Amino acid sequence: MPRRLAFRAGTASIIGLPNAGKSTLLNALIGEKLAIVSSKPQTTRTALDGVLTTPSAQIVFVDTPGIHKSDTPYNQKMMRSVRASLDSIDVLVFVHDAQRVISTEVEGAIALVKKANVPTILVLNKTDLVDDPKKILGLLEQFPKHHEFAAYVPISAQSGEGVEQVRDEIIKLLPRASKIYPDDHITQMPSRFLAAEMIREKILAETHQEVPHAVAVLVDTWEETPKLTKISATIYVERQGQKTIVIGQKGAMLKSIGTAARLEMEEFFSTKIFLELFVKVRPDWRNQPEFLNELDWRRMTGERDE
Ligand SMILES: Nc1nc2c(ncn2[C@@H]2O[C@H](COP(=O)(O)OP(=O)(O)OP(=O)(O)O)[C@@H](O)[C@H]2O)c(=O)[nH]1
Ligand SMILES: [Mg+2]
Repeated sequence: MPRRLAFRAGTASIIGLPNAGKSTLLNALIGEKLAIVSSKPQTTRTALDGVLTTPSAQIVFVDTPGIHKSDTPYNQKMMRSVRASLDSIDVLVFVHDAQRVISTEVEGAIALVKKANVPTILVLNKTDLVDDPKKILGLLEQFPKHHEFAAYVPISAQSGEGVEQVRDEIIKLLPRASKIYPDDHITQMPSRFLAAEMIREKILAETHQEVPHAVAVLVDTWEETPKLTKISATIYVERQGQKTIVIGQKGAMLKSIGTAARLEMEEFFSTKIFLELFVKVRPDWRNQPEFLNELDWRRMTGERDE
């Protein structure tokens, strides 16, 4: 008689340099688009959670901001959230972009892995963008010289190739434990934060240079009626010129951001949405601790209170 496998449960943080594909991997692992994704670095600004429950295990993933030098209060806050995500975890997933060499930045990030002192899986992502398999192998062979990882997995988070293997390697490293959350629980993040992030993602996709970094979004009101949910949100920028860009000619840009965000919200929240967007200039918001706290989903009390 085969012995029934004991259930495993625990936490796995996903870390790496900006733009490595951490959030894309989180979404692929969960099978749900929880974290926003963009080609601009520092898309993820705070640690966020996503839970996967399988018949044999429950993994609480923590997606984190990219590891970078922190020179401003906002960047320091982001890096604090990366460091906090290394505490009391069972497994680390270190994501590296397969197109990139092991630079001093990567070595700095590996130093954080060493400090965390937990089994770490090296994920070589974006292999679909590398034409020669020998290059992938060559890069994989470099990593053990820097750190002894628990597993080395080449993947494409975008196509899904190799993602199941990452999941299985994580499960192997989890302790025997019972479920932390009910089966249908996928995240602690409040709906209003998820909605604000969906809006921010559409702005990141449409804007360039300094604008993506200068944008913050807060949901102001959230009103559920039997037929639809009314959401109003404010897009904060730092300068008048950025406001002009976000609004666009005759409001065209804001309209397309609003439409794209609304369609995604309707699908995610399975309801009709009426979305109203405002754009405000708030100079220097990145240096205002109180405002940064307002943006933090952990500080958002409840989902629907005003
Ligand atoms: N071709 C390809 N692109 C990918 C893959 N994974 C992620 N990307 C793209 O890489 C960019 C960055 O992806 P993200 O998931 O936002 O990266 P991240 O590591 O979370 O970035 P930050 O939150 O800014 O640290 C996006 O344009 C993704 O679509 C992959 O496997 N293949
Ligand atoms: Mg991210």
